Amino acid sequence: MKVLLVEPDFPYPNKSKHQANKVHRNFVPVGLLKLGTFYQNRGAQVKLVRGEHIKREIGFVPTSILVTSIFTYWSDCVWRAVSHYRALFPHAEIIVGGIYVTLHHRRAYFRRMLAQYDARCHVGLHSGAEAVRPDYTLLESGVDHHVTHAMRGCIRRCSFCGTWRIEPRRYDKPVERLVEEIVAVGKARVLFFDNNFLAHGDVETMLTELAKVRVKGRPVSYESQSGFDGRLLQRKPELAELLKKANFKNVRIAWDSGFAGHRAIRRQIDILNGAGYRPESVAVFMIYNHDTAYEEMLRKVEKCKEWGVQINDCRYRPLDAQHDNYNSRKYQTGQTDEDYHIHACAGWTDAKVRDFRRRVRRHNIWVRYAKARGEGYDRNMERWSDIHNTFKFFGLDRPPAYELMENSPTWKRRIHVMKRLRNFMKRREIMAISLEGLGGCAMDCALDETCRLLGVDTAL
Ligand code: B12
Ligand code: SF4
Repeated sequence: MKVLLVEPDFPYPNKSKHQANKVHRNFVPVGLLKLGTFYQNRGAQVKLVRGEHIKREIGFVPTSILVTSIFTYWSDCVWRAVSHYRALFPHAEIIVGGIYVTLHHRRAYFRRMLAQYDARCHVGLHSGAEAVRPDYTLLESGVDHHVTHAMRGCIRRCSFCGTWRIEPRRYDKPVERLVEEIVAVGKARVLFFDNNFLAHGDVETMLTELAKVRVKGRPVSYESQSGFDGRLLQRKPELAELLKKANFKNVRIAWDSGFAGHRAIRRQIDILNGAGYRPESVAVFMIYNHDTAYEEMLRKVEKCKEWGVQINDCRYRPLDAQHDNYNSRKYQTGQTDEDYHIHACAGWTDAKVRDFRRRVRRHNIWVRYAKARGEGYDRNMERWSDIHNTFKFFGLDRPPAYELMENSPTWKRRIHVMKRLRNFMKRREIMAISLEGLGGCAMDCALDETCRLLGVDTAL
């Protein structure tokens, strides 16, 4: 059996074409990696591709093609991949699966698409794949973290959320199995893709055991992508300390209710602060462009300012949305409901959506760069934020303090060259070079040499 695993060409943020096979931190196709292990264990030859490739690049004629999916509004990418591989391999069986497929498989248009491409669908989790570990060697570029789930499903039924439809059955991974898995995979960073991590039935034991895990003698750092359910923290405040002891980073809670919920959120933040998470390291997920009106959302932002915590703004997209063409650059011309979902029934407009995002962005910049110095937001900080993004582009951590860069001719020149090179590479979709681990002079040499080879003008 020859199995081709396909991750459609999803429009990940900040992705350039030449990075198509690179792994974006938040988008490891973990479902496919587990399916890869499952089929290899059954003796199949397996290859994973991202996007649409030609026959020569694939290297075999697959008997089965398994296409994954994520967000419903990225559905076009899925069907483009299916269409491409159907044309390439007319006799292969094609199966589509994953989140979008599970949410839309009953719809008439979806059934028509399946019939058009002579494909079938797999709904929900795959029990065989759930029993094995992801095979990261299937990815072309390495990935420094392990993606896993401690639990499935959710104890709640929030109206806007798809999780309880995608994973209707609650399941908790036994703690022993989770620990064994992390040790066996051997990566010192673990990302949980759980819906509601703290709802695990044996959460105290799990956190206590996670704290003890060592990989190559080093403690493991953990992160939960979906954030923590603050109501569970309120019920069991001791969980916050267990999270801290277990080395959970980038802690987030959600504030999806209206302004009236502010006392509860404050309490949850206090619990996290008490456990050692500084306010500026805590982020609050906020759904907007949904039932809470813009004006009320602004009051929520004001509260976050008072508490000094960051905000992760989550624009609402309905679960039946098949497209989302929101474009943050179209600030001047604006966009309409034809381009993306605007929740007009709660008074949202395109202008309000953009204004809310802008305010949250400024708020976060203020929390990250100015709050500790007792300063207010000012436009210069946008420049620091831009430099930060340039650093990320070249695989570097946080830049030095803004004043230091402003007062150093060496840093001024270096940042100038980095920006020129970044813009050049982005425009031409050239893969970024990594400057990770390079000190001042070595970094300047690498930048200058690359600019010379590419013919980038770096004159100040
Ligand atoms: C982790 C997560 C994220 C992460 C990473 C997402 C990722 N991997 O790409 C981050 C934080 C980036 C994220 C962001 C957002 N997310 Co999110 N996210 C999730 C979450 C919790 C898990 C997604 C995931 O990757 N799971 C891993 C899957 C793919 O692997 P798996 O489960 O092991 O796969 C199994 C099966 O699916 C199956 N399978 C998979 N593929 C295939 C293929 C075949 C052929 C077969 C047979 C089987 C099969 O087998 C596997 C093994 O059992 C889901 C909720 C959920 N429970 O799904 C929401 C979810 C996908 N997110 C959602 C939303 C709304 C968002 C945001 C829009 C929030 C916001 N407003 O900001 C943003 C979008 C960002 C963007 N760029 O557009 C919604 C999607 C709604 C929609 N309309 O599509 C979901 C469903 C949650 C919800 N609230 O409803 N998210
Ligand atoms: S608690 Fe979170 S994961 Fe659970 S249903 Fe509500 S929004 Fe979805």
